[in-house]
Amino acid sequence: MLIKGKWTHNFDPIQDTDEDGRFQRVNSTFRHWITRDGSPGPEGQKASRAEADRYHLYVALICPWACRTLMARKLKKLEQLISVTVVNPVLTEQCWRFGGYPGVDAEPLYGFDYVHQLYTLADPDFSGEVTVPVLWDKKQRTIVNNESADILRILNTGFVELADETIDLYPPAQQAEIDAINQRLYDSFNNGVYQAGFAQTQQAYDEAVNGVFSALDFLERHLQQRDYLAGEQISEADIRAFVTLIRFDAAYYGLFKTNLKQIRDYANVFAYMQRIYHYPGIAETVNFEHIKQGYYSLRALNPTGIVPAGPQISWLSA
Ligand SMILES: N[C@@H](CCC(=O)N[C@@H](CS)C(=O)NCC(=O)O)C(=O)O
Repeated sequence: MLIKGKWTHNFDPIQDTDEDGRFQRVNSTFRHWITRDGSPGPEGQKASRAEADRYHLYVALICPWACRTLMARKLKKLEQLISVTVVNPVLTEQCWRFGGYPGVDAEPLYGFDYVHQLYTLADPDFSGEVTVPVLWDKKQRTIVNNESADILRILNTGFVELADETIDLYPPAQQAEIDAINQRLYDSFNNGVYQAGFAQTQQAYDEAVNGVFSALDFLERHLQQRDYLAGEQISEADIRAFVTLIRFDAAYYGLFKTNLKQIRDYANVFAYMQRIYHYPGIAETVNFEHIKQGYYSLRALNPTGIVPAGPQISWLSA
């Protein structure tokens, strides 16, 4: 992590733990907004103006939080407006790095080797974890926001006249329902799989696994007669659920020991995951090679670095 702008502690996937050995995810630090005219964000956040070719996304295809933002960029048809750099999926001692892996990009703006250099360009005294996604402002040379939940909202409404407005990822009529589903799934499922994987005590692991499978039971019931989690259209609730579901059998089941069942054991959830995967544009945001290489490169959990052969993912072409 960075301490006062210097890379000081080698990368450790366990960002923090509480006294009972539970994994704690640290809060994101850059929380500015983008709005049509640069007026403040929905909660008064300082904002910059939506402009074509001004903003850039840095993502890892292994990372569910980063892939949320890639999905929103696709669904809102923002590809021509917001450029993207995909980092190397293999975590290094200095955390995320650019290039050096087949098909991944060099850092295009400043020739940087590591994502932490973006953080210190934005704030030379930055202290904290270096995470993706990063939404970067090329004009101001700074990080607008590094919290995926915020970036989803920014991409949904910030670029009104420039984006495709046929899909509203957070429509007013569904907001309460979306918020409730997000809340139901964040601790127990999206972050719950990490809490199982990085638990430092049996009790912390047991609690987390219990939460993960109760969330899947909830989804199985909830999806019995619905195509999407809230309302009749794809929304941010689907994005947030999908990024965890699609990694489940490939990474969490094995590496994070969330192995009571696989997604294919839940008929409704499995059909739903396929539905979202086949939604136009979404498959392009999923890369199983990166997901497996990235997660299984976490030496804290997998000292040999051996990447397993399975699972079979022939269902993807179904
Ligand atoms: N709250 C952040 C979490 C992002 C996050 O934790 N990303 C992970 C990758 S999956 C990361 O970059 N970890 C690096 C680290 O912990 O040092 C968000 O949702 O955007």
